[in-house]
Parts: sequence; C-alpha cells; structure tokens
Amino acid sequence: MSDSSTRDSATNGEPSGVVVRSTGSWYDVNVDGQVVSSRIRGKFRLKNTDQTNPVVVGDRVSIRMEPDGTGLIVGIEDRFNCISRRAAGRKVGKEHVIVANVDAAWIIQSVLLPKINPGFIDRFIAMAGLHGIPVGVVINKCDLIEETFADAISFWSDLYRGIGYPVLHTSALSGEGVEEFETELKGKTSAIIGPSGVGKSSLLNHIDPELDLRVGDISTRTQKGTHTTTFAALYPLSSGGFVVDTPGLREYGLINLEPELLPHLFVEFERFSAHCRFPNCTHDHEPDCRVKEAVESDELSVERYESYLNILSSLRRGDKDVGR
Ligand SMILES: Nc1nc2c(ncn2[C@@H]2O[C@H](COP(=O)(O)OP(=O)(O)OP(=O)(O)O)[C@@H](O)[C@H]2O)c(=O)[nH]1
Ligand SMILES: [Mg+2]
Ligand SMILES: [Zn+2]
Repeated sequence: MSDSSTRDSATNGEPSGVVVRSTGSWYDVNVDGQVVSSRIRGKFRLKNTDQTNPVVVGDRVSIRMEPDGTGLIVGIEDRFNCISRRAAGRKVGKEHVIVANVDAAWIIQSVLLPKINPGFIDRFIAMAGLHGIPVGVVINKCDLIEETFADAISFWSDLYRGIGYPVLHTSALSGEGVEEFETELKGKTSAIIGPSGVGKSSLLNHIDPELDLRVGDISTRTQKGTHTTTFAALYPLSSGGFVVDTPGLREYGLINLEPELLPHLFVEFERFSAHCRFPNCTHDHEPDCRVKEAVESDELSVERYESYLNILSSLRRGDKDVGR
C-alpha cells in the first residue's frame, strides 16, 4: 500500500471489477456479474516486499482480457482500508493482508471447541481501530453453554459491550441469534474473521443456505478446527450485503503498529489517560498514571489492562511473534 507505483488506477478503458476470491496465484475478478479467472502482472508480484500478497479479496482491479478468456490484472485501485496480520511461518515479520475495502469486521469466537480467546479479540480490536474499521464480536456455539461456561461468557460479553463493541450470541446449530447477525450484515461488506473451527462458514450457511460453504470437523486430539476454509472469498448475501469468509487463523498477530499508538486503540483508557501526569503516558511505569489507578479501583478491566501490557511489551521488543 505504501508503494503508489503498484496502484495504477483503472483508467485505460480496461474492464474493472472486484477480486472475489484469491488462491495466491489465481484471482477471481467479478466484472459486471461475470467472474473472470485472472493472474497478476509480474511487476505486482515483486513490489512491496514487506507484504506477502499484492492483490487481495476486496481489491478493485482493472484487467486486460487474454485470448484464452482469462484476465491479467494490470491495475489496482488504492484501498480505503484493509485487514492485515503478521505473517507466520516462512514469511514471519511480513504483513499479510487478509481483505481490503470492508465496511465492518466481525471477530467470531466460540464458547467451546475452540474456547473463547480474549487475547485474540483484544489484538484484533486494536488492528481494526488502527485501520478505522468498525468491529463487533460474535460468540458462536451458544448451544454448548452449560452452567460452567455461562458465567465466563457473560463476563466477556459485558466487558466488550461496556467498552462499546457489539457482542452477539449465536448458534449455527439452533439458529439462536443468527437473525440478529444477519441484520448487522445487511447493506454492508463485512469481513468474518476468527480461529479455525469457531463456525464462521456454518454461520454464513445458516444466514444464506445458497452459499453452501464447506464446513469442517473439530480435531478430537487438539479440540481445534481443521482449517476447512482455505481461501478468503467474497459472497453476496440474498438478504443484502456482502461477506468475506476467511480461513481460520491459528493466532492473530499485530503488525505495523507503533507502540505509542497502542494506548489510543484501547479506547476505554482515553477517559482516564487525559488526566495522567505525562501527556504521552504509556500507563506502564509512569508515576501518577490515572489509567493504572482506574484499574486498581475497578473502573477499568484488569484483563484488558494486562492484555494491553502484553501487547505493549511485545511491540517494544519488536517481537516477531506478537500474539503467540
Ligand atoms: N455445537 C455447535 N457446533 C457448531 C456451531 N457452528 C459450527 N459448529 C461446528 O463446528 C465445526 C466447524 O465449523 P466451520 O463452520 O467449518 O468453522 P470455520 O470457523 O468456518 O472453520 P475454518 O474454515 O477452518 O476456519 C463444524 O463441525 C460445525 O458443525 C454451533 O453453533 N454449535
Ligand atoms: Mg470456514
Ligand atoms: Zn497513564
């Protein structure tokens, strides 16, 4: 994104459309309702080496039609936002963009199998704030709530609602809360993000059975999902709006975030941080820190504060594995 020379806009009268699916080498581009299987020009592949992928689902691109009916992506419009994470494995340290140009993002978590991961939620919320994307939380598999989990689920739900983020309780099995989720998705383009196996694809199938997305199993050994959705793809919903179903993430790691910005991404701190002794207080070691005092007096959540300190220290160390 920082390299504007890769962002030739679509001006030359070539057909333009939206990338609706990407496999890494082929891109499905929707041009006026027609899906054109496309490749990218070599030069896009080489530029912007701090990112793993030059073109992502949601990108608006212009293509040149090849004699064999496939397309060649020759221009990419500037993105108005994107959702990215720190790449893992061989490409660790690079920015992996998951999807571009969305109106909203939903973090999907589940009660159990796998169980709710507040650290994931906090890091994702910070990223969404950084990119200016409205974000909400869906806690799926609520059919699995028993006495023992009920307290934990209401604890986390109250916490995030208290900060101002919508929290929905759903079950793709019983249908509980699914209508409410559908209402939230109407008329927007929303990214659906979360760990593998939480039921992202199942929820979308429940909302729109025509999608008929592949749904996976939960490994009996690890109690985790088995990475059933392998490529991000954008789908229209019959009730209106678009969703991007994405492959499950093992973890959600932050990237390209300056530690100084982090306090502002924990939005509930702001009310107190204005009164810290130092205007650039990091709420960590400084004296007369109102944020720390608010945690001690239970006006701010100790869980969120600890999450904040964890992220802050990883960012300061320049960890290659923030979020692990
Ligand atoms: N009990 C229960 N099981 C669910 C629910 N939603 C999904 N599941 C099950 O959870 C498993 C994983 O569902 P998927 O929809 O494939 O999960 P996903 O989040 O899309 O996973 P990836 O594509 O791997 O990222 C399947 O066995 C579903 O049947 C639910 O609300 N309740
Ligand atoms: Mg899936
Ligand atoms: Zn402070």
